[in-house]
Amino acid sequence: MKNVLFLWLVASSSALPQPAPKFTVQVVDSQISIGYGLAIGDVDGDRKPDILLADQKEIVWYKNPGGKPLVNGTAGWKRYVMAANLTPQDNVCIAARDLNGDGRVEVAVGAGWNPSETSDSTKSGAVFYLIRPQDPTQPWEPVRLPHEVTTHRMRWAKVGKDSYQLVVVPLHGLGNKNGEGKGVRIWGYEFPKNVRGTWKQHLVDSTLHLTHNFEVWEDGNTTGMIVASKEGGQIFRWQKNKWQPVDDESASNALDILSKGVSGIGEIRRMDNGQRIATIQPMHGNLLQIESGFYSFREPRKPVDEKEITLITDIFNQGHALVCGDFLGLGSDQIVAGWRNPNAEGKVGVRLFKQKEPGNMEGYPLDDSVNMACEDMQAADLDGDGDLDLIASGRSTHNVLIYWNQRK
Ligand SMILES: [Ca+2]
Ligand SMILES: [Ca+2]
Ligand SMILES: [Ca+2]
Repeated sequence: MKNVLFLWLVASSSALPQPAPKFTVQVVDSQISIGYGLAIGDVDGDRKPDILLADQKEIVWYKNPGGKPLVNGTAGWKRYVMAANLTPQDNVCIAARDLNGDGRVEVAVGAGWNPSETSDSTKSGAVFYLIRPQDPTQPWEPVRLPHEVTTHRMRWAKVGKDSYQLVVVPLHGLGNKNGEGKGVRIWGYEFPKNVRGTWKQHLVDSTLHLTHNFEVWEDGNTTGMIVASKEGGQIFRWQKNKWQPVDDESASNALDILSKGVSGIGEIRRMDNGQRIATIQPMHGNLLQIESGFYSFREPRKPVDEKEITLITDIFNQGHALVCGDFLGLGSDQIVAGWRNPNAEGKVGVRLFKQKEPGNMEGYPLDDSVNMACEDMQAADLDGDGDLDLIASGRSTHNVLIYWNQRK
């Protein structure tokens, strides 16, 4: 009894009074098809971040209207089609980042989504760079790059002072059945001076399976990435002009340690500048976990026996979206995670999780009144008021929503 009381006192005295998270929802689009992938960046160069979406058949962007965020209705965020029907199959991912410093994003997309076809690369996977037209509200010109089967996720990585790569992570290796067989070939495509010319390719890895998602980060002069796979989390570092694996047991599979009998990581994100990682496990799984460890290349990593794993919740059905950030201004990161299929309570949605809240395993609903069968999610300060807002795309709910952070 004494112990319990002591813990309670410590918890309450260290936790200053904090208002509950408050977000208001704006519907940007309620008529999308699937909403596979989101990216945020300034498309038109007005210094206001816009929303880019890889929808089932179209690649679109929504122009940030600025001004006071609207809470009701879809007014304001005008939709423009960048490309349509790039392949006979669905689009699946998008990456947007300003690479040449003109304040406007460069855009690449993945298509040919056909996860059951792992042998014939003419029927599975596609990678395109989209050349910006004079007027970005007009169609962009697709340039096809070489690809592996089952193209699935992509991000731009800065690997040198003026040097960038498009990193593309497919879901399966060539000829895979049930995630078994050859490893997935992950490539970095060097952004060239002439985008219609050859893009030099750097092999990142070819050993992992079911590589469902990844995150890239830059830490001083070093660039790293962490890939979520059947084998767990694998870190790579760009060093001496090539990608090299970083041995880090603390990034490996948390579930083995919890002895849940399942393995693999579906979603993975760094928290608190790499002091922890958050994961959704297994792939399309129900569990949200935090794992301690040091993923900064600046500091020595902790020994693996100091690894700590915290189960945050198990309420998801097909957990599919994960972002970390200090939404509430607490000085450390919170987690926002979303799932896309109805859970035991019949709910889909997104939840915000603050750490050290043993009484609140289910997190804070950002708005229970709006349905969000969450397929992808991004965080960005869309209205420039200094707090991070959230942008989510819904699969069966066919919507793009902004959750405006009302902290400021
Ligand atoms: Ca803009
Ligand atoms: Ca640019
Ligand atoms: Ca904001």
